[in-house]
This record gives sequence, C-alpha cells and structure tokens, in this order.
Amino acid sequence: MREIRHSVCALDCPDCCSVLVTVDNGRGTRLRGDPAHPVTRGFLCGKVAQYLEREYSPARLLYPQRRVGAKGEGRFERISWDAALDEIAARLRSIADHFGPESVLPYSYAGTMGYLNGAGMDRRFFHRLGASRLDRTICSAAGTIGLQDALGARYGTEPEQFKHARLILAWGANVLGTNVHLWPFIVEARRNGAKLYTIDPHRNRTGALSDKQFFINPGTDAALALAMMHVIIGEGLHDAEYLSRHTEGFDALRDHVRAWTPQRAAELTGIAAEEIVQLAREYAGTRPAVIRLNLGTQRSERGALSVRAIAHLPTLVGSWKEVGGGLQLSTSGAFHVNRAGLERHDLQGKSLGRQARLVNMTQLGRALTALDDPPVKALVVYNSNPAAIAPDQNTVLAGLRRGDLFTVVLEQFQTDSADYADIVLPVTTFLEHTDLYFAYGHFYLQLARPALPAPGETKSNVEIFRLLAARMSFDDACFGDSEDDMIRTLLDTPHPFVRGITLEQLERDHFVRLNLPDPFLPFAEGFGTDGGKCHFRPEALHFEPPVESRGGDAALRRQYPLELISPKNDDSMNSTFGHRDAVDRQTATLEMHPDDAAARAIQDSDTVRAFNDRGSCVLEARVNGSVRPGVVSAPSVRWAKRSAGNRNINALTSDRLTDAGGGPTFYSCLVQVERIGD
Ligand SMILES: Nc1nc2c(c(=O)[nH]1)N[C@H]1C(S)=C(S)[C@@H](COP(=O)(O)OP(=O)(O)OC[C@H]3O[C@@H](n4cnc5c(=O)[nH]c(N)nc54)[C@H](O)[C@@H]3O)O[C@H]1N2
Ligand SMILES: Nc1nc2c(c(=O)[nH]1)N[C@H]1C(S)=C(S)[C@@H](COP(=O)(O)OP(=O)(O)OC[C@H]3O[C@@H](n4cnc5c(=O)[nH]c(N)nc54)[C@H](O)[C@@H]3O)O[C@H]1N2
Ligand code: SF4
Ligand SMILES: [Mo]
Repeated sequence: MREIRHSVCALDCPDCCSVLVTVDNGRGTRLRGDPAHPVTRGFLCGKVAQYLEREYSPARLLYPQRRVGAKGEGRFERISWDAALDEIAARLRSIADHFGPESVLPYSYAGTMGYLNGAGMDRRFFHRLGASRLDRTICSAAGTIGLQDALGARYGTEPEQFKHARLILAWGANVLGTNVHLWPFIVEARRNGAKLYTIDPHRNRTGALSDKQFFINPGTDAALALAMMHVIIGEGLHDAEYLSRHTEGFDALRDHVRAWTPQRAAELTGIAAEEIVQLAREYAGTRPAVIRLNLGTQRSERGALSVRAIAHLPTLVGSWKEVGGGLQLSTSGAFHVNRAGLERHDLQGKSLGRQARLVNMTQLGRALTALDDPPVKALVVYNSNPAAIAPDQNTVLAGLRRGDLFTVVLEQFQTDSADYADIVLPVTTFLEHTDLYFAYGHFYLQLARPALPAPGETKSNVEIFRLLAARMSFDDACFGDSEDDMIRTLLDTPHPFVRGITLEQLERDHFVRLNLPDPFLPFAEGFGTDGGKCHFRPEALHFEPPVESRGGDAALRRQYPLELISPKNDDSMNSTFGHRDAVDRQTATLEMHPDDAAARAIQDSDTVRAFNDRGSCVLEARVNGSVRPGVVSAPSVRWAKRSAGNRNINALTSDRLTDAGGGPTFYSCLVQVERIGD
C-alpha cells in the first residue's frame, strides 16, 4: 500500500522545507519537496533528497549502549533502557548532590530545529535540576546582536520578494549551497534583468554564477559597508525623507563615515576603491535592491559590527519601503511563540532559587578544563557533535577525555562526540517524531507528525527527558505534557504575528503563514525599537581588523601568514552527514591560491598540513582560482575520527569570542601550510 505523508525537514537550514514522504507498505521510499509550499516549491536539496540513506543506514544507533573501551576509542556494549536511565539518573543525582546541580552542563544545538525536540522537555528537565544554562552562541550570536541593534527586530525581507529585486547582493551568502530555495526567486529576478553580485572571500557555486564577485578579505565587511555609506551620503544618494522620519543620529553617522574613504576601505578589504564607489552608486541607484546577508560575515572577530553596519545600508537608501528591497539575515525573530511556557525557566526557582550560571558553548574546551566553582562533572549532549564542531578541538577533546567527567550523548549515529560518552542513547529522526517548526529563511510555521516508524529502540529527545524527569522524581505537571500539550502552549500567545494559529489548522494545512500582511514590508513605517526609530550610533561603528587577520597582529601573521576560512560544504549539514564517503571526499580539501602554493612547493592534490599554535589538520591541496592570495578555505565540517590524524579543521580554530554576543570566530584564524606528501 502506498501513502504520501507530510513532514518537515528539521535540519539547521533557513529553508525549513515542507517534505512529502512516499511510504510503501510502511517503508519510506522517496522524499520530495512539497509543491504547495510557497518556498519549498516542490524540490529538496541534494543532501536531504537522499536522507532515506541516513534513515535506513546500517550505522544508525538503535539501542542504548554503555562504554567499555577508553574514552574516544568507540567500544560499547548494548544495555537496556532501564539500565541506561537508572544509571544516568543516579549519576546526575549524586553529582548534583556532591558538587551542586550547576556541575551538570547540557550541550545542544540545532541537530533538529523543532521546538519540542530542540528546546522543550530538555530545557524543563535541566531547569528543574538547576543545571548550568548553556549560552547557545555557536552559530549566530554576533549577527543576532548586530541585527537587533540595526533594526530592533530579527527579521527582514521575505524570500518571495526577491523576484522583484533589480539588484541582489549575496553578502557572505552561499545561496546555492546553504539556502537553495532562495535561488529560484533570484533566477526569476534575473530573468527580468536583475543583477546578482556576491561579496565573499571564496568563490563558490553562487559566486561562479553571479554577474560579479567582490573578493573581500575575511572579517573586513564593516569597512566595506562604512565606505559604501561614505559614498552614498557624500553623493547625496541617501533617502533624506525616510531618514528624517524613521531614524535618529544621521548627522553623527555622516560625520563618522566621512573618514571612511573608499581608499581606506580598499586597503583593508582588498577591493579596489573605484569598485567600492561603483558598488555603492549601483546599490543606491538601482531600485529595488535587496541584500541576502548570511552568517558567514559574522563568524569573525568583528562579526556583530559587520552585521550592524551592513544592515544600515537599506535604511540609508530607504530600501525598506520597496517590495523586493531591504535585507534578509534571518526571519526567526518573527516567530513570537510562547517559548517561556515551553522552556519553563521559572523551574530554576524551585531548584536553585535563582537563575543558573551561563556557560558559553563556544568555549566548551575551557568549560571542561578550566571552569571551577563548580567544575563541570556531567555533560549531556544532544542535537550536537561538539567534538567535531566546536573550536579549539584539542582542548575540547582533552576535556571530553577527563576520567571524572560523566558524559551522556543522545544520537542517531556514532559521532566523534558519541565515542567519548559513558552512555549513548539512540534517538529518532525528524521523520519519526512530532514537532513544530519555525524557519529562519521564511515566515511559515509548520507541523510534522511521524511519517515513519521509529526503528529499534530509538526514542525522541522529548520522550527521553520525560523518562529521565520521572526517574529523578520531578513531579511538576509539565513533565506529563504530551507533544500536543506542548504545541498548544507554544501557540498560546497574545502576539499578533501568531495569535489565532491553532494546532487544528496546522494539522489540516501542514504549514501556516504567520499573521503578516502580504507583501510584508517590516520596516517601511519604522523599526522594531521602542519608539520605532533606527538609532545610528557611530560609537558602535568603529572598525579595527581582526587580531587573526592580515591587518591584525603582525607578529602572529609572520608565523602564520594565511587566513583560514572553513565555510559550509554544499552537500553536508555541519557534521550531520559525516558518515558519508562522498562528504569525506568533499571536505578533505584545502583551497589555495597558486602563488601561496608555489611559495611552499605545493601542487594541486598534494597532501598538506595546516597548523598553528592550537593544532594541525591534514588535507589535500586544491590549487585553483577560488581564493585570493593569503586566504585558504576548507569546506566543513567533517568527522574528526574519519580524518587523517583524527583532527578536523577545528583543531586550528580559536575560541576567541566575537565583538559582541559571545559568538565564535571560526573565520578569523591564522595558519601556516606545508606540504607533507603527494
Ligand atoms: N549545504 C549546507 N547548508 C547549510 C549548512 C551546511 O553545513 N551545509 N549549515 C547550516 C548552518 S548551521 C548555517 S549557520 C547556515 C549558514 O549559511 P551561510 O552563512 O551561508 O554559510 P557559510 O558557508 O558559513 O558562509 C557563507 C559565505 O560566507 C563566506 N565568508 C566567510 N568569511 C567571510 C567574510 O569575512 N566576509 C564575507 N563577506 N563572506 C565571508 C563564505 O566563504 C561563504 O561562502 O547554513 C545552513 N545550511
Ligand atoms: N570550522 C567550522 N566549524 C563550525 C562551523 C563552520 O562553519 N566552520 N559552523 C558552526 C555552526 S554555524 C554551527 S550551527 C555548528 C553546528 O553544530 P551542531 O549543531 O553540533 O551540528 P551538527 O554537526 O550537524 O550536529 C548535529 C547532531 O545532532 C544529531 N541529531 C539530529 N537530530 C537529532 C535529534 O532529534 N536528537 C538528537 N539527540 N540528536 C539529533 C545529528 O545526528 C548530528 O550528529 O557548527 C559550527 N562549527
Ligand atoms: S536542508 Fe534545507 S534545503 Fe535541504 S531539505 Fe532541509 S530545509 Fe530544505
Ligand atoms: Mo549554524
């Protein structure tokens, strides 16, 4: 018997696709994009079109396991759920009693974007326990601050409007690789004569298909944006009427950017002054122009500043007034659901009488090796693979190896992190559990019910934390909530964007547009700030090159002269598909400029070692025109254990934090490269 069931792709991707699952006699045989969804429009990306390979992979974890080998070695024995849950509850209880509950640290990110399995029963559990809170900074913390500063809200232009644009800037945005459902709207715009420009240190598939690429030095985007403002204001191309109605501090901004001549920015960014002038004129003069800013720019030491400065550009030219204008970094801030009711921060009052301490996930290595009062004695990992994705990998792994650390990992696969667990618990995929989804690249709320049966003894995160709560005798009513109860709680909000959307409606329609006008022009009549004005604050627009960059610490640069970036691999999702051979092949490479290669006697496909004070990583050189001299690029993120020397690129990246938000600086990283073989 054949059936078509609805699901939602739960991966950490702005597109949040509506998925149709073909089920033949109980087994999934095909995934495709829902043609009815206005952004999915009937197709999926290549990696998820093949997701059934992952779903039915013989490597799927199906039973709870206890470690029998050394930490990191990966030897485990099967145990029962009762034994696993009893042991976890007993260990967490005794650790909390001896060292205080804050010695327990949850570690999770976006393995699933679902509200319930991402930040639902788990949050309730850890709050009730009084565990340390995790500051979930690893992806977008700096950009979040920058966007909030510039717009007073964290949303922007809807993808559907890109088709109306006449000029599209993909700014640190690999649209074809990480946001492919925006692409058809760009194609439509170009069919009507629009131009696509990319601003990126690395030429990827998007850059290759654009009308023009501006190769920018990593971490210098704010300088480019400030010089564009210099030209726009200097030549009177700004929208004076819009600025006077909706902003404050314009005079101070004008004074501030006077010093930001195109020549000055050219030295920092590596983009010629004439090109900057031309870009600024075209941006201000082409109506409508839209910016797809993605998260690449904010993974640098000046990440918050870069987003703040870039997000002022549409304001300056009044582009928010136009259908097909504005800027999109993320749309997630529009999903004003009742998160407090879902996450229940108030339960900390019961356990601790106060808020628990906050531990920054970007500095996990430090947290595991240097944090005191209390030290971290138990780590519960889910929706994440920190041994592969966190910076300063050698310190992270040293922490994970600690004999006195009790580690639990909830996983679908035996990841790098799972190898360090004392207990591994097998979990369901998004095709197997109920969840509600927001998106960070469109404005539709979506519901997914299980489309396929959960294999073996797998359970969802929600169910596992519910069972653990019972084992710990947490008797608060919220631990008895069903998935539907939790969804009803989320929808119980007075906010006009969400009010009135019901579970029944989601059940029937699968996806529901937030209560927004169509077209939605979020800042045509003012901003998200109190008082509705954008405040230009020149003191928050001060740029200095990142310490780890060509304009930064000169001594460090002499030792490690190359700027390393490690952007996303088109056919992976961070480390999620790290078990695939094809992903291994794609992510084993280091792209270099021919001059940098020649200076090191490196030829295409030679084996090279990239290194700095923090560690080293072995890759295969790709000597091509994809980067400028002085920049090297490694597509990420592979599994460390499937890499030569058991280390991936994060053995090199630093745990230095961004200028604001406590975010990671993956793309501010100085290295040296040497040839080690052919
Ligand atoms: N295929 C695929 N899709 C994904 C992911 C994946 O791993 N693979 N990951 C998902 C996740 S977690 C996220 S956060 C999003 C991220 O999506 P993006 O932000 O689009 O991803 P990145 O590849 O990190 O960065 C985008 C671009 O920024 C460029 N870049 C790097 N440094 C700079 C800089 O200093 N200035 C400028 N202008 N550009 C710079 C990179 O070369 C890259 O082309 O994608 C999601 N989607
Ligand atoms: N060098 C470098 N490092 C980076 C980045 C980079 O660009 N360069 N990008 C950074 C960014 S933007 C991000 S967002 C992080 C991503 O870091 P993570 O969020 O840790 O992402 P993944 O590596 O995809 O790991 C997610 C894991 O969750 C598991 N999972 C999926 N669904 C479920 C579920 O329902 N329950 C449980 N328990 N597990 C599940 C998957 O099997 C997978 O192993 O990486 C960061 N690290
Ligand atoms: S990863 Fe992104 S593009 Fe691919 S199916 Fe999922 S939501 Fe769609
Ligand atoms: Mo991310």
